[in-house]
Amino acid sequence: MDLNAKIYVAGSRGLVGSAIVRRLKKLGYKNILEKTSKELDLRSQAGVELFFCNERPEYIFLASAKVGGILANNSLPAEFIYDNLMIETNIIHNAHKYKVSKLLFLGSSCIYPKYALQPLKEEYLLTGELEPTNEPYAIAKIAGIKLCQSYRRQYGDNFISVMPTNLYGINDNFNLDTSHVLPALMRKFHEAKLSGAPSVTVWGSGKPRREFLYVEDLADACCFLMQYYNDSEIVNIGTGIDITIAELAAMMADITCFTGEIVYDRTKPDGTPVKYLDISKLTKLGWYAQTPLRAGIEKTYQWFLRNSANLTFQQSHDLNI
Ligand code: GFB
Repeated sequence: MDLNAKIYVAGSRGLVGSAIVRRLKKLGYKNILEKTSKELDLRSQAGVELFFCNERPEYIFLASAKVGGILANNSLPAEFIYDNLMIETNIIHNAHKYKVSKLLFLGSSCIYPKYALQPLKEEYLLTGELEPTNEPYAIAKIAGIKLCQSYRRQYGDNFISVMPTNLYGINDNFNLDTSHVLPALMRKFHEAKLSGAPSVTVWGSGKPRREFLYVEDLADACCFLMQYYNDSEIVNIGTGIDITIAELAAMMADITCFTGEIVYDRTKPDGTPVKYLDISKLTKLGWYAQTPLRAGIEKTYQWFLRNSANLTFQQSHDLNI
């Protein structure tokens, strides 16, 4: 990518999109195009077509999505499948129509079968049933992968798809109803410490295992792959290391200096028992995550402390479009 190339980051207000914008600026890119969801609703076919006709971006990071944790996915299945299908279909089709040089589509590790062998290899896609709590979202993301592969096969478009593991970092969503586990626990432990609450409730059994990648590392991986990867097959992005939710909760209690009790609410779903990625394809290309989990959480917590006063803990579900 030329430093003056016109780069559109879809979803630039969200956790991933904002990290990609920061990374691109650090790398010296000058011509970065961003649109808020108020300026451009990516679910609107006419709106997206007009945007492409006027702006003619050369590169696209498709980081816009309707995202959320296990409860949001389980409660809003229609929104998760509809919004994500509309966003990706509109952007990918117009990227073809307006001859975008390259597009990077962000999927998710939840596209893999619930009981697939671990670590999850890219070839396990579509080899088994999905996790019910986020199947609509996963189907939409799988459709996005197939869109990219089909436009490459039929028209020769250079559209690539990357599959990040669970992400966290600055500018995350801290709404306790819609967020992912790491920001949710950070807020719960922080507020319990401040209020002197005797305990913090963690959803599920604490037994599920998850892999967590610091979003600044993800952004670096996306810029790396946009530069060097030009193949139709999906690429996992992760650390290759997972921990139990209980271990995460204990680490979060330590970092936030919460000394009370951790209790488990088994009425909440555990979701996929284990979900961590085989990252050998990416490491063979020469990329490795740089931020250990504890260091990443501490950096995020420092950001949270500086910003929690004015964080908009969105009541409506997070729509990074
Ligand atoms: O991060 P999370 O919401 O989503 O939940 P998934 C991970 C695990 O943490 C689940 C447990 O077993 C939750 O029950 N957990 C414990 C909590 N306490 C909490 C809490 O306070 N809040 C939340 N949110 N979880 C997501 C998919 O699955 O993975 C998304 O739903 C996406 O679509 C994402 O694919 C990468 O990791 O289970």
